[in-house]
Amino acid sequence: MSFRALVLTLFPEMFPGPLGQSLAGRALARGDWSLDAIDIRGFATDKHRSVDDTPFGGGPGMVMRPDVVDAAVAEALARGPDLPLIVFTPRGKLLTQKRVRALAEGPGAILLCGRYEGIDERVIAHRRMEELSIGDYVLSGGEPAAMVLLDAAVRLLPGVMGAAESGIEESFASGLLEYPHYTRPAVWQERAVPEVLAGGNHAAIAAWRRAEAERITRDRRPDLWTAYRALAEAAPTA
Ligand code: 6GU
Repeated sequence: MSFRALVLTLFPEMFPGPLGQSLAGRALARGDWSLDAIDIRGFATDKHRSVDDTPFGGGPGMVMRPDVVDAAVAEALARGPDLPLIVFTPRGKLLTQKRVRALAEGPGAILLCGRYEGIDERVIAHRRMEELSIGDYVLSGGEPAAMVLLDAAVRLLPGVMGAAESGIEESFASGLLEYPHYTRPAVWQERAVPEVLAGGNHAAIAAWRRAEAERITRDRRPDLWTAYRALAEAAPTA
């Protein structure tokens, strides 16, 4: 059974979008995963096919109706009863590589993309949705967040990454950001490639890369650096 993505959206034509290209697109064409975008508007019941309404209590924008969203969720659950149900919202828990890995090991996901000011709280509670955010900035809708999650998950599916790509020690897997990469020409714009990399001393190369990864992590991501240091303290390896 391959990984199954059911996306609930008001803009089904956004999919597969970028997920139809490159690594994820080739995996989709091979059948390593499937993607179905379900139009939430198809579950509207009135003659105007309305999916949203003004917020109780006043304020700007529109709120997605719980009855319409619930009907769309019911359809997705009928198609994939075993799939975890995720809603994208800027107030969700931050999506992490750990959560991505767990999802990639499972059967797939139902991904509900919010638009407007949000989704009526009751349907989120009623369906016990997992709320996820992809970072501390505001998108106009959850669709790019769903694409981010799927891109991150699909590359981890068995057979999707080539041997070369999967061999790469990854940022966030090791707890460190990546070391710098170089290719030919050896000198470009008067900048030479670090000498150690051309030397063929594999232990020296590994040590240099580790030191660079640590320096970059310390400078750019004090939060990751603190977590990495705490882990190294608990289980020293180097
Ligand atoms: Cl998941 N949705 C929206 N609308 N904005 C976001 C987000 C999600 N994650 C970060 N910003």
